[in-house]
Amino acid sequence: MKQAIYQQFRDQKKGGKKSFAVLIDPDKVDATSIADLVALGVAAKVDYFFVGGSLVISSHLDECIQQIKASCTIPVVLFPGSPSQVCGSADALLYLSLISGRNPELLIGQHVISAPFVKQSGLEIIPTGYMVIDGGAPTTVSYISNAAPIPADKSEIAMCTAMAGEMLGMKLIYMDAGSGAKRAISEQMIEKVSRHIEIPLIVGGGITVPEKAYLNCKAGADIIVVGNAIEKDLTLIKEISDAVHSVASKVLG
Ligand code: 1GP
Repeated sequence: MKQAIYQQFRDQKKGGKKSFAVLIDPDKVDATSIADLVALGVAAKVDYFFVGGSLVISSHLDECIQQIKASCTIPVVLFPGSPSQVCGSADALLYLSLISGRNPELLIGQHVISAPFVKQSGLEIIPTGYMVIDGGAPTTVSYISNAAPIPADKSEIAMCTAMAGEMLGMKLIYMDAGSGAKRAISEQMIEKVSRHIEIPLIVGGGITVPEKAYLNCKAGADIIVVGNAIEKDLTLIKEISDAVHSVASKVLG
């Protein structure tokens, strides 16, 4: 099984380096805006492009990925809301299991149905414990997943969920307040989770300013994901990238 991107996640974490991923929602871009995002992403030393969304309506996912791949070497990682977003032209797939919810379809059901297709895609598969945290208002992911998010002030629940995910064999934990969340995840919760797991921790949802990305990294996030705020203001790519890369965490042995 391929491991290049995951190895990169591990190496970055081991070396105390924080990473920044720009989330591209295929529904919200066209060829011109992808070209702009890629140019700014390269200039700002963005580490990854995540592509996908809880609900993708348009059918140009493959085109969108191919355009990114043709114009830069930044890895493209699928962040799919459903098996229909599995696309072999990307570099890796976050193979999400919604461990914060109790909807069996998103824990294992859809995986079973799509397993042969996912395997045939040739993608690097990264088993990811996906945790939705209450972001202050219903988001697309909280509605579509039909599962209650973890309350924002219940850090212990988040911690135990992440620990269980790691012990079940997940290679990553992704804590998400949901796209466009009113309230991003608290540093207190990130710190609690990160102190109790060894696998890389991705944090996203509702991050709109570089300071928040910086504080999230300081609290233990290894990869910061931003989508919405960048769609509104492209200058944030460089500001958030610089903020994330300025954080040096404790180097693990
Ligand atoms: C959503 O974590 C991502 O799943 C990013 O959220 O669009 O709010 O930045 P935003």
